[in-house]
Amino acid sequence: MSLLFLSTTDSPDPWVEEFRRQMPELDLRVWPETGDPHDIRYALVWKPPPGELRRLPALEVMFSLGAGVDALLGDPELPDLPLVRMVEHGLTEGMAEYVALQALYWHRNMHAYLASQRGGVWQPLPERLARERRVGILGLGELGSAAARTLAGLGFDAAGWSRTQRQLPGIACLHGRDGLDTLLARSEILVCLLPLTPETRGILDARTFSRLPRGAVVINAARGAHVVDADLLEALASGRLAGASLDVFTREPLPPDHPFWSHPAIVVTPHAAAPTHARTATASVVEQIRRHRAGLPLTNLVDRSRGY
Ligand code: NDP
Ligand code: OXD
Repeated sequence: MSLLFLSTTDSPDPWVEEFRRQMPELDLRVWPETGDPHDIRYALVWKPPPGELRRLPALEVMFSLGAGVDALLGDPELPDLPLVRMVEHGLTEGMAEYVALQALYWHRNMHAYLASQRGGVWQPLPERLARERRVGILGLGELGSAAARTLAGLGFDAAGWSRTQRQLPGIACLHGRDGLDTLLARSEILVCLLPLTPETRGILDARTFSRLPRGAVVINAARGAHVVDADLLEALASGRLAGASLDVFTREPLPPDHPFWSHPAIVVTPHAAAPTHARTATASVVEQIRRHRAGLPLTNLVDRSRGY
């Protein structure tokens, strides 16, 4: 039984070490040293060259190294096999930390204080408590619900939005188109944790920004293509938005001449909100392989008709 590790961006070293430790009986191959492709039953992949997985005739299950599968699903040659997306607690905790960090940063005027410090200006600003600040989260899945719980735990008045109705204790849960407008109207801080699908592409656009309270802040840790860049710049210029924290971009790395780099109201992080952690993620893949070998159903399967 062989698993092929195929990432065009990640070093295989920590993964090789973890699979050896956690599943010593697994025959682990590291792309491009695939060996006999007929041996490969499982593939753990991130940004594989298009069509590459088609070359594995005995492949049974594809595992995504990341939670988002938009790039994989964009490969017209992706085999029609079960695709498991990454759900592991290291990634989930990392995202909750990132969202808490950015929400507190804007909530507690850190952006303004850092600017004051650069100018040597002593300027306390009016401060509110988290429970007086309304935060809205687009997407209440694995990551959105963890972020919502963390924000609520800090005291924020948190609400979330999903495709189908969700129920989370202490979080106002909205769904559907009407739910979106209700959520936007109350979100002084808007967090995007949606998957990128045809329905969600460009959702952070002028229409969305116009429905937020004036002076709201946007945090996007989902995918760059959720944002219409020109609309974001316009909303910042007009004062409709006061700031944005962006972790993901339509083109990554963000091109050196992109206006986001030097914009005074934008915080840029390099797609670092929630990396997949080799130790915890290997445990999650090992568990799935054991389930599969035992004839049990896989979990966290991507539903291709939904696109996530
Ligand atoms: P999930 O699939 O667990 O959750 C997706 C959520 O979005 C669900 O609540 C779903 O609704 C909702 N949703 C999907 N489509 C719509 C729609 N059309 N309208 C309203 N709600 C919708 O995904 P995760 O939480 O695990 O991950 C979310 C995204 O985060 C990933 O797809 C990826 O792009 C991004 N990500 C970014 C990382 C980073 O480092 N920046 C790291 C990891 C992930 P419902 O509950 O009804 O299904
Ligand atoms: C992911 C990502 O989807 O890193 O896991 O963006």
